Amino acid sequence: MHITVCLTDLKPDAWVLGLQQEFPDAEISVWQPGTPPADHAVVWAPPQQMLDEQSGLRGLFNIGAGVDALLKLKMPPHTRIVRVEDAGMAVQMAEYVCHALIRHFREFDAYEVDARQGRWGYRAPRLRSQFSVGIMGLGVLGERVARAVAQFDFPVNGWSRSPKDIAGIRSFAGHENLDPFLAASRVLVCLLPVTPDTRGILRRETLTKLNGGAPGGYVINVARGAHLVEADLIPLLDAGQLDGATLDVFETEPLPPDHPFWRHPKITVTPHASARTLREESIAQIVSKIRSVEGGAGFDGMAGAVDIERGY
Ligand code: NDP
Ligand code: OXD
Repeated sequence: MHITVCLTDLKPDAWVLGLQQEFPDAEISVWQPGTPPADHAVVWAPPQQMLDEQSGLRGLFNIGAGVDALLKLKMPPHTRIVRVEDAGMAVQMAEYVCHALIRHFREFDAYEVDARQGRWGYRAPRLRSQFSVGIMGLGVLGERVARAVAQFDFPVNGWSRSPKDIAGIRSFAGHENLDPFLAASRVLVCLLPVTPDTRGILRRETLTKLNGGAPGGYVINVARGAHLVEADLIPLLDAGQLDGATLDVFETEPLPPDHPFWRHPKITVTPHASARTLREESIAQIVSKIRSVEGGAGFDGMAGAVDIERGY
């Protein structure tokens, strides 16, 4: 068996070593133009040239949860894409979203300013019943985030394509229920995949429906920059319609130094760091899937197997 590793902008050595330890008899290569045909590839944002040259790949194992970069490419006809599911990312996402939410709800930024000035001052407690949280995408990551937020007694709504039955979470499903979901939610968390249906879903028209149309909404985007129409955000913040935003992902990454999001007082920026791929967990998951394929199981029904038509 030959597995080739192609991790654009990431160092491949530890991945190659980890795979080689699990498959001592296999050839594990770092892909470069002209690499001989492989059976499987472990990838992150590979170039089209790699797929063109490796047209006999059976499995393309993406080391991230999102496959939008792969789906922009022309795939070899018989190659199946499998993404990493969770592998330690869900708990990170839950930490990140709970941190952003609670920091906003409890006004910790304002306390921080007070503390720097030696000021001892209380703020009126806010009612968590008035801070309903809407999670867009109740998949592997969204469900974990929804459960974590619910632990803090915030009302939680979830929006997905198919209805869900998750204790303590109010489920809204399908495009026809997007408006009621937005109206019932004050803090909006995006954990959708980017697909033709979800690109640009965070835009003026939708964001002004938060919180029943009243001011005070808050946006946490941890999915992809393409979900947010960036030009719509600052006017809504400056007009007081939205109270703030925490953004981990951007249309252009790294976020350009002169981008207004860096310096806007109501926007918190992190560098696509909300849930990092954990190498050991991810290698263990990919290895077990490759073993199952090599053992004769197909890709159908495999956790993380991507449905190209659906787009995630
Ligand atoms: P999943 O595929 O497990 O979940 C996707 C969810 O989105 C599902 O609940 C799905 O509905 C829902 N969904 C998809 N399309 C629509 C639609 N048109 N309308 C309503 N709901 C829709 O993905 P993950 O939870 O694993 O990951 C989500 C995304 O998070 C990734 O695609 C990636 O972009 C991003 N991500 C970001 C990271 C970061 O560091 N910032 C790290 C990891 C991931 P249904 O359940 O009905 O299918
Ligand atoms: C992912 C990511 O999709 O890190 O896993 O963004």
